[in-house]
Amino acid sequence: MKLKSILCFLAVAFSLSVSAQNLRFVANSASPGYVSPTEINVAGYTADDYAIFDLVIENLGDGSFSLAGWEGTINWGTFIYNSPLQNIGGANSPFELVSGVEGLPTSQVLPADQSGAPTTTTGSNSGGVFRGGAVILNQEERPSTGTLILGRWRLYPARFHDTVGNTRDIVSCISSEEFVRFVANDISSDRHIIAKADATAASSSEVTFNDADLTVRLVNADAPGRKLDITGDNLVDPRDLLPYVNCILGGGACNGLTGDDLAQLYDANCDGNASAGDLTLAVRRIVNSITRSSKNTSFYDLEAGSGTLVLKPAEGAGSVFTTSLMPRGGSFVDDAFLSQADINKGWNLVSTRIPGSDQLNLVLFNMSGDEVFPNVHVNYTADKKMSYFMGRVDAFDQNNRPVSVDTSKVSFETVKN
Ligand SMILES: [Ca+2]
Ligand SMILES: [Ca+2]
Repeated sequence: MKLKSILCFLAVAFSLSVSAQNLRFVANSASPGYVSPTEINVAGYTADDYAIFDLVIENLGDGSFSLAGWEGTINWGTFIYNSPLQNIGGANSPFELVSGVEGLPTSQVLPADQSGAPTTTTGSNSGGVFRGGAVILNQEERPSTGTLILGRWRLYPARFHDTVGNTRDIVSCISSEEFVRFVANDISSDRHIIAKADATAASSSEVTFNDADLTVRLVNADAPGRKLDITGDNLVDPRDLLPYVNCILGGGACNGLTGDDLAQLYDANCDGNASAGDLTLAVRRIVNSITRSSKNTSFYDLEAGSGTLVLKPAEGAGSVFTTSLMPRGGSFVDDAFLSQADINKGWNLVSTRIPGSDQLNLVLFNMSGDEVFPNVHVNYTADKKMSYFMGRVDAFDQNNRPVSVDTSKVSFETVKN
């Protein structure tokens, strides 16, 4: 290798040097019910008992990284939804971010207004998410080595309450297994990653984490089962959709359950009843469970600009059809829609983007019986050439039996705006 080549190689190697950060989201050993760093058991929680979740970073100090702050999103699941948003972080809050960066008094908790007071953008009940973060205001204090607790959340299970302030029973509200996730994401513009020394965002090529999608399992040993697992197979997935909707809207059998048992399984908003008010949250949670796993990862191209993609399911009929779309170089808008003719045939569509990802999950369901699967219209925007692939397809008939769909016959049409 000639000297010039070696110098070029070194220059490239230096510019690509990546700073390793080990990020963990863990249960804290000081919590009542602490089982392990990845599990808390809330059975028996009363009054002001709280579980603690810590976001911990280990700065390995092998690059130019210097921590100026962080911002990320916590996904809490449906058990938190119905608590009034204005109480988040307040005295009666079911959950709150209680501290910023450990041992650094000049840090400011985010999101905050100009005077440093946390703002209501910290939480979204309908999305089941809580944004948190901190900035280290004093530049000299920004660490490049060591281990820090970046943020500490407290969850008060006994403070769950409805819109008029009635506290909810923990057993009916938190089911046997829930997951609390932290997502530090550099994909979507509405999420943020650990910032660099100059407080600008670092890209994934500049900072790496062992895992930026981190989970603590919340168990409730007193609960009879897992909320929304209507089929009783210990999974919450699209197969639970039709029996759920039939119970809530269709006067179905609701598994023969009543009282607390019914609420524990069907009450998505934790108001103590199974009713139409649970529908949006429950369906969203089921839709969020769709994985991107697929053997068919053929990418399809779209030109730059905005337009509408029309997904045409294979010829076939059923009552539930689920899939997902994964974009590259652009994004799908999550207000996918159906034609009026298909709506008139009883089809409903729920589309939702997975937190921390651009994956768009699509669920079609029809309560009036099996019908030919309808076309789904999805808007998109792309700065440059965009591509996408379709994830796994699952479909079921009106008796919740799997329907085989030949994915090689699913086609797409592009309509430019
Ligand atoms: Ca199930
Ligand atoms: Ca309810």
